[in-house]
Amino acid sequence: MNRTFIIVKPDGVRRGLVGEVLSRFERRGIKIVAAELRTIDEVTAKAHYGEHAEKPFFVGLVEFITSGPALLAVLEGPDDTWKVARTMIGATNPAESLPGTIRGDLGLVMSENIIHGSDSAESAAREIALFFPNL
Ligand code: 3AN
Repeated sequence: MNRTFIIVKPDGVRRGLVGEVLSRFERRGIKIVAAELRTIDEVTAKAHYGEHAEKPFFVGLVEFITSGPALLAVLEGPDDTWKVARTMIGATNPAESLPGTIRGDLGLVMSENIIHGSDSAESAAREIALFFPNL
């Protein structure tokens, strides 16, 4: 079994989409092995999005992800669960995400794209350690 990490971002929580998003993974056969509703602090947000530190949207991204409670979860499934989750999440820009994906069914704008999912096995390990150090 193999784990990945997701965040239902503050827009998803505000819109009441936590149940919808988690149930999609559960219905697919992916297990939730840890979950917590938490307002992410600025230091953790900057560490999480460190690869985007030089991008023009970085400040807004950190402001947004810390703007209210987010649902953090560790998911477990078969090999490359991170990839299965990314396929279910859809393209970064919801306007281009295919119908049937989380972003393609529930989102419209890049700045509020509902969910984060780890983009590799290495990212999953790093992000799980960052958000759930005791797991
Ligand atoms: P993904 O979340 O699909 O892995 P990344 O890692 O490229 O996408 O970007 C992280 C987050 O940064 C995205 N979820 C999105 O909220 C935001 N983002 C990415 N590119 C842009 C952009 N060009 N303008 C505004 N926000 C962006």
